[in-house]
Amino acid sequence: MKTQVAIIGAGPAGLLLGHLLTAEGIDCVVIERQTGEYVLSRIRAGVLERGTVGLMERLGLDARLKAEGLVEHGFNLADGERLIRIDCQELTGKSVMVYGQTELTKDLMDAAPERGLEVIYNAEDVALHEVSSDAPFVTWHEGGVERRLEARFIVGCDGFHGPSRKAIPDNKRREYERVYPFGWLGILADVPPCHTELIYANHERGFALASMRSKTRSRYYIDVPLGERIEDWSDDRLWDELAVRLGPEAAANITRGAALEKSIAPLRSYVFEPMRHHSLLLCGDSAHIVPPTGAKGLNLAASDVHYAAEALCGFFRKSDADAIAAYSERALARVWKCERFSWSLTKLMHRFPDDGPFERAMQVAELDYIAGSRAAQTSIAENYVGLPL
Ligand code: FAS
Ligand code: PHB
Repeated sequence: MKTQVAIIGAGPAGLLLGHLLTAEGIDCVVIERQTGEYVLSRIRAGVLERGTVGLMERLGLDARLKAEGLVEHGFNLADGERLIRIDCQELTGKSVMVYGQTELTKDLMDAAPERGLEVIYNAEDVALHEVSSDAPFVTWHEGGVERRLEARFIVGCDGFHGPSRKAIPDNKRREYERVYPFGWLGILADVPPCHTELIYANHERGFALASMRSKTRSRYYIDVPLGERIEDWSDDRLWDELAVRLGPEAAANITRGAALEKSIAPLRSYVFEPMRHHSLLLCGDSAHIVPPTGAKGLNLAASDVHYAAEALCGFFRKSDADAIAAYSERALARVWKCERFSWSLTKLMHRFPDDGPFERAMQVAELDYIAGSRAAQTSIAENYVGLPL
């Protein structure tokens, strides 16, 4: 097989890029290791920046998002005593959209056949070849048969554990990482949310987040020490802990229900540079991870894809090799700003085991400053709604 762009991974990054290139008449094929059902079974992000919604609008794939998504004009920081509301709409003129990553991925997957975007599922042993040449190719096994796809570029959208990043030679790579001493235990349940907006809480017992997927489906998180076992957390124990950490006002509005999904996700900040090596570009979690506190994971994947699509269109349309050469720097500039925001919100809203009274006093003072400062609230709001692309 031959194509212009081989995309590895059919998560939000791979499918968004596939659609953007196909819409521009650039030939591409997406190669995914899992089944489509499996990809959709993963419960991940839930908050979409304006820029991510804008990409779906550009593709004409925003109908369900607009019909079922919830527009959130603001969100709240709780410090045990009060709710500090960050009025994003008033402070920045922009809002975010609550719409599950699962739903967004489903919209992209469902639209692929009719749009002529080829997605190959169940691809085993995917391997990248000749990425340092102008004629790279990908091989994989399908039903025991070896397949080969030749392309001008390969784009690694295969997440943190995929093969693409590993194809970049050791002497070309730089890595930055911070692993946090806690994970997020999340529960998804068909119960109405306890508040119309998200609440991030910093309680003496730890962090909590009240989020939602719709007016009848809620998503909650608490932080738990690394190594915590999901079996130790019955639904009731989790609801009890949420009621304490989210504070009396929210607790009074919590409707309990059986978990549809319950899982623990580790927290890390990670950046890989460069995001391009000759004919291999990286997008999304294959190049960077953010702690979910800033709701940036999915949205950063979307902004990478935006830059990658522009670069690839420039190359194939106008033979503009500079556009490709500029991709890594352009994408990383936004990645680092989002890493900073996600790290700073994680530091503000979580209790770190090594924190002493001074660190705690700093959290209290910062939350107090935010509560009383329009400038501080505006800074948080403009990062939360999404920095310009
Ligand atoms: P993805 O990981 O979504 O997709 C990569 C795709 O590549 C997958 O379909 C995978 O099967 C495929 N792949 C992997 N190896 C392959 C191979 N060898 N061959 C072919 N295909 C291969 N963000 C938030 O904002 N809020 C959250 O609450 C949140 N929760 C998260 C929970 C977890 C457990 C994780 C891991 C992430 C979470 N995130 C969250 C971040 C998340 O939203 C990611 O940023 C987002 O999924 C990134 O999208 P992709 O880059 O497309 O990677
Ligand atoms: C979610 O709804 O899953 C969610 C929302 C906001 C975050 C992280 C996760 O910061």
